Amino acid sequence: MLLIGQYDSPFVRRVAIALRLYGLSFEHRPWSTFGDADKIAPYNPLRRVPTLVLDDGETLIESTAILDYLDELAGPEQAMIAGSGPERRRALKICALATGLGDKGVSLLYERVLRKDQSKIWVERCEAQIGGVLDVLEKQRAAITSPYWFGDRIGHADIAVACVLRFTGEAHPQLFNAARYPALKTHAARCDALPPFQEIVQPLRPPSGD
Ligand SMILES: N[C@@H](CCC(=O)N[C@@H](CS)C(=O)NCC(=O)O)C(=O)O
Repeated sequence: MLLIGQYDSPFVRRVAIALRLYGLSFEHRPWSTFGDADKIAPYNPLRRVPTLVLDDGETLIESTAILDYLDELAGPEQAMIAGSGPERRRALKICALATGLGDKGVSLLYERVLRKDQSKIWVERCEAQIGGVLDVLEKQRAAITSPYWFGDRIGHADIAVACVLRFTGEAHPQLFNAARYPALKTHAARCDALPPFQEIVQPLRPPSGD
């Protein structure tokens, strides 16, 4: 398997960490969505990452769809999400909130670095969406006493939240005031201390508007 994308992307990172935690071997192509768009295009016409190329040439896109496939490979005992029912729905919702927050953070970053004149309406909307999700996630995490969101074992929801928090803190430090989000801060620190999180990491390298 070939994983395309840089680890400063929270989406690529959540996939790479899941691959590592599942013990699945993969090759990494740290191609940049802007600088290496022509290399990515033959695998993914959207020129987006993560893109996962399987050994038979099949290509998977979208982190959630990629994780769905990895869960299948790992099998129901190892899968880092419940197979069905309310716990699966709750986990998927946390993942969706976290990745939606990541989407808004990426949009806001592109707005800042790629446009000369930022749209005030768009910036304010993204900031409100990011703040709203952080508040909801903080409240939910603060109400949970187990080490991870759904018990003693790490799951996709934990990974998504931790990866997106790291990205948000780097891309928009003014929006992630750790004092306002103590439960999320503790959550991220717990995940970031694990070996796969320490190994699979890259400081943010935003695209340049030149
Ligand atoms: N929903 C996608 C989001 C992926 C995404 O936004 N990736 C960014 C990098 S962080 C990207 O490819 N940006 C280039 C673009 O969207 O054109 C997923 O979960 O995989």
